[in-house]
Amino acid sequence: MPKMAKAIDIAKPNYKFRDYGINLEPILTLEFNDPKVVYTIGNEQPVIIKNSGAVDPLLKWDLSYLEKHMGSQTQAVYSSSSHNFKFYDEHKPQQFGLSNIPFQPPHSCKQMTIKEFAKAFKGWKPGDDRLYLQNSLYSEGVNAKMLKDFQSINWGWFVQQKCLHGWGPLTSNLLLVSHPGCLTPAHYDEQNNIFAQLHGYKRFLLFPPMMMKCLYPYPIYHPHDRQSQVDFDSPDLSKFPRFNELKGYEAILGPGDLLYLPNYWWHHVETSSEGWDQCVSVNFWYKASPAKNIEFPLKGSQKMALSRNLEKLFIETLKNVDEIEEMWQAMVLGRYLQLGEEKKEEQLEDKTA
Ligand SMILES: O=C(O)CCC(=O)C(=O)O
Ligand SMILES: [Fe+2]
Repeated sequence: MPKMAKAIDIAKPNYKFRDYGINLEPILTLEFNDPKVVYTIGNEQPVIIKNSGAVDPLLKWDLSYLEKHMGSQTQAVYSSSSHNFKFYDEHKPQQFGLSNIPFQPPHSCKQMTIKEFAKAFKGWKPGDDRLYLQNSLYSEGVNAKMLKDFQSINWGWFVQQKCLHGWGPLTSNLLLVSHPGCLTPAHYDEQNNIFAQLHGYKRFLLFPPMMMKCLYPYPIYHPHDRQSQVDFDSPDLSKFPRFNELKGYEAILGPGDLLYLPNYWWHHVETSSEGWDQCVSVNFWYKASPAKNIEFPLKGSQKMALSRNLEKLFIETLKNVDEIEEMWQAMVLGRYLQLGEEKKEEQLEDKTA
């Protein structure tokens, strides 16, 4: 008797993600030719773009293909004993002239050739440290075949977005290769991003810039600058009470999908823990457009930039981060922020009035 092909259950999604009990709505999803795509990007709202075909020449970029066609240059590979890969930059405090900030990196960064990475990645078993390759693509690091793949994507569409929305230059393309379940915790970037999913599934939890108030970013001089201090797996609500009010959007990306991720939007990115043994993505980071005609009220992204600039001014002028708290408090408490007791009394009066 001929062997029957195993039926694929198409009703069952080929992915699985963690549930944090956060208030989430599905993100807007549009077909490539829908005129609303350009309009939505122009309004700095995130959107999934389906069936674009724009990155089809890259869909064959799985780990075996990368191993065959990338050179012997080393790549940045993060290695973590947990599923969590919270970005850090150990040199950040020095950039502000600060040297004594105690910091323990949560995971390490190694330099590996693609062959070394593929061997370690494929030999991974539960209990081993997880690996996450995150390296900028550059033409000398790939062979002629991979370069041709990259040149064959629909650059016309990318250039069109850049011109229509007045973005600055394309700064880099990060190649990302992750194990099932890997997590890039909530953070924002200071660039526009067209994120292309190539192999496997990823889920983005997205939050508008001013959700900063529920996500409590680290101070800007800290190695974890731009990252949320809240651990979504076990949020410390006594320290971060407004995390409970967090509201956002969910975007699940599969092979060939594009996500437009605006400048300063928060994102928490998880690789599916089931269905795929590897996940490959490439992003397209574009410098934000220089502000021309500023309109009021300011947009969330502009308020975030303002808040970063104020922080910077305080740190660089005081030259001592221990003085910042007293200064902030003196400026706002009882002036722009009601004192705790006054607030309670007012709320009581409101209720009894
Ligand atoms: O895919 C990931 O894990 C993180 C991607 C990301 O944060 C980005 O492209 O800005
Ligand atoms: Fe990011």
